Amino acid sequence: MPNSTTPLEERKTVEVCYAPSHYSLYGNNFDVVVVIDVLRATSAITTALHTGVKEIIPVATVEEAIQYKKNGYIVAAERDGKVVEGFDFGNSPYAFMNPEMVGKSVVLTTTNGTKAIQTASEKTVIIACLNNLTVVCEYLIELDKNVLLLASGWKEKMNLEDTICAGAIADHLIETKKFTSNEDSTLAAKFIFRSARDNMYTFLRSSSHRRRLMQLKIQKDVKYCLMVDTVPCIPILKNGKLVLLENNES
Ligand code: 3SL
Repeated sequence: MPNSTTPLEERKTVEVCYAPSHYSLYGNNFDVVVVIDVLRATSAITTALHTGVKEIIPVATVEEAIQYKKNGYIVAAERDGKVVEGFDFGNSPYAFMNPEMVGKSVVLTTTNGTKAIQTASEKTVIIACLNNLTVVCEYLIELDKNVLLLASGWKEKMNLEDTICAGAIADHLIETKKFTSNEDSTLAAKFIFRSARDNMYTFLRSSSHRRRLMQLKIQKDVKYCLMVDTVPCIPILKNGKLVLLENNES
């Protein structure tokens, strides 16, 4: 087990990828992919499982979601920040604090987050957001494997909120001196996180997605998603379903 003086060449790698379409550029050398969509998919997924939803079945397309709905599943569907017509739930974390969902499987499709999950589904995938930041960092340090932090972005463009979260995780891991990084994307994410960390809400004031969500009048969701360490659990993808990672599981 490496210690605090792990030589550089023995350290594990942590890198930040800004969007699913960049994923293949980062090669195949990662053991675990951490999918991040702070506003709002991964915050909603983490909240759902913490609140008692049995599992989240992420699907990339609305068509798949419709099929599940026809088969009697509870289905949440979001596109462009709005609940898709014909569905009862979108992507608000508050929608998943619902006693009727406790113990049930819930299907979810979102604009970017579920697409990112699907992109990495061949690997071990865990879910991160600001709400579960520290438990994710602790888990990754303990795991001691090569990590790719995959931001969901917005329609294949980089966004600030996912970059801040990825930068926070990368910064934390690299500070342990058990991890190292080579990519400028990781360095930039770290610097953006350090500039933002004292007041993320203000830092993100004019970010594209926050503006988008403000137009939809869901500032309450933004405030919720920017809270750090409020939902201490880790969703993991198993057989295409997101479930809670059990204690001591690796
Ligand atoms: O893109 C996504 O996956 C969503 O999180 C976007 S939104 O926050 O619901 O607008």
